[in-house]
Amino acid sequence: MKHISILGASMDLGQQRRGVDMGPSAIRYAGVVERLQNLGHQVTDLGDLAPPLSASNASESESLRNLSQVVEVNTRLAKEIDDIIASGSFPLTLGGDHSIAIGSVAGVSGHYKNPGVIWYDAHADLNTSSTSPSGNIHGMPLAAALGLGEEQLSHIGGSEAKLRPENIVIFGARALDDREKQLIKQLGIKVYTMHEIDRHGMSAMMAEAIAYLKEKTDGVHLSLDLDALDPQHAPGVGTPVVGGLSYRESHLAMEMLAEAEIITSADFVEVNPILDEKNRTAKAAVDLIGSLFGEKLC
Ligand code: 5AB
Ligand code: MN
Ligand code: MN
Ligand code: MN
Repeated sequence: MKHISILGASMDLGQQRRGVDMGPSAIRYAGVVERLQNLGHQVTDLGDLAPPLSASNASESESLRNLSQVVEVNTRLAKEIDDIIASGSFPLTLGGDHSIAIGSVAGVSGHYKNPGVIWYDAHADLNTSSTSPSGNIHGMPLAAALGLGEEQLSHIGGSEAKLRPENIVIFGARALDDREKQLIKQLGIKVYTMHEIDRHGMSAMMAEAIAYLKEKTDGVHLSLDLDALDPQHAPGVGTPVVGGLSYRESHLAMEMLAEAEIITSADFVEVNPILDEKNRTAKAAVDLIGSLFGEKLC
């Protein structure tokens, strides 16, 4: 039995499609609290972090859209996550666009000597203002956690880097920008692309990823972007990419993580109910959360 604290980060200013700020509501509506309680966990729903004021675009740069709002929300989020862990609870953050992982990783990192992360995503989110093709901050959170790019982002929760490159595993990647690929090679970040997963299977690749992280980290944050899944299974996301992970593969991944008992905090992000079909993507998120927290099929 775990004590789990759910926190909604209703943010949509890290990208340009409105509606992903309603992700936390959609995931609650799909029954996340009940699901976890039925598994025997003690759940506290802390509600949503107060949302940012709406974008005041004109004054802000196109290479870092809505920077001040993203910084403000993530600064508060980092503090909340820090407090949740200090109280002995497992922080489960519901997004919101992926820019909120800047705050969640920052809030987690101070609690471990060697924090690790599994970045379950079609993308690497390793852009900075100087490499980003879009200026959307949801494409930058992993770079910020490494201490790269705009300091207002990377210094949230302290000026030090929050993650070491060797403690990062990217899983499900299939849409990397050229500069992200360069950075991955340069820093030696471990990436399981769809190619490796197709070739060797989820079971072998996740087992390898778990062994890799288990050896060197003392806490692992799971940052799960629903666009890691194929749009067939998770249509309600802002940046869908065909050729993704299946619903079953993703379940297996979560079941293996539950069995390995390595995950110490998590976010489920990028659920956009406006782009969704009958809340399917939020339901998929809740199903995966169930598996991550120990649900068995039989
Ligand atoms: B997501 C892209 N690399 O930087 C960029 O959904 C897409 O959090 C980023 O993974 C996708 O704009 C960000 C082209
Ligand atoms: Mn993504
Ligand atoms: Mn992402
Ligand atoms: Mn996305």
